[in-house]
Amino acid sequence: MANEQCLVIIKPDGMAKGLAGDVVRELSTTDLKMVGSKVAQVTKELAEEHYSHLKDKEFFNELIKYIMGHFHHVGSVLALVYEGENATAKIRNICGATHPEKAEPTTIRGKFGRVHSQTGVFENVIHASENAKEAEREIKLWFKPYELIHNIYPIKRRKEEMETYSWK
Ligand code: IDP
Ligand code: MG
Repeated sequence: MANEQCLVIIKPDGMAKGLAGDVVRELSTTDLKMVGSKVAQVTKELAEEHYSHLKDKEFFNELIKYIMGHFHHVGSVLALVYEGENATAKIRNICGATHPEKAEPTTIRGKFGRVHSQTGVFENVIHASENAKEAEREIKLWFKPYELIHNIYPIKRRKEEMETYSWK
């Protein structure tokens, strides 16, 4: 059994429906550990990179609008990183199938997902990485090393001069 990570995103429909707590509670029934968490705004650039493997699909443009929150009037998603043995498989089991109508009724997507009648997008509440390799790509896209409670992937040090903000 492999120790691995999994990126979870509570998608805009999940945020708009107040389901973040339900999802975290479901995920806490596993033996996995939460090692990162933040509320994030999804830019077009981030959305397109996250779903780059789907760019040839006919639903791609609608999917980008969906994950950016355009259909639910929410500007943010909740991004979480879980870690533990077979994290991706355990979490995807709890999520259920991609198509909400095919998802087992007891899974998150089965309980709370829907197919949008106009856009055809599967509004399925939660994203979870498909495997450990995808998780690494996605976590590096969504999180900086210092936003996680430990260095789950090798890091490099570099000096960076940048303007920053502090509280007045
Ligand atoms: P996954 O989220 O179960 O890994 P992917 O195939 O990676 O499924 O698709 C990413 C997301 O794109 C899905 O979660 C869903 O929101 C949306 N999606 C996938 N396939 C379709 C489709 O055939 N029609 C509409 N939306 C889809
Ligand atoms: Mg996927």
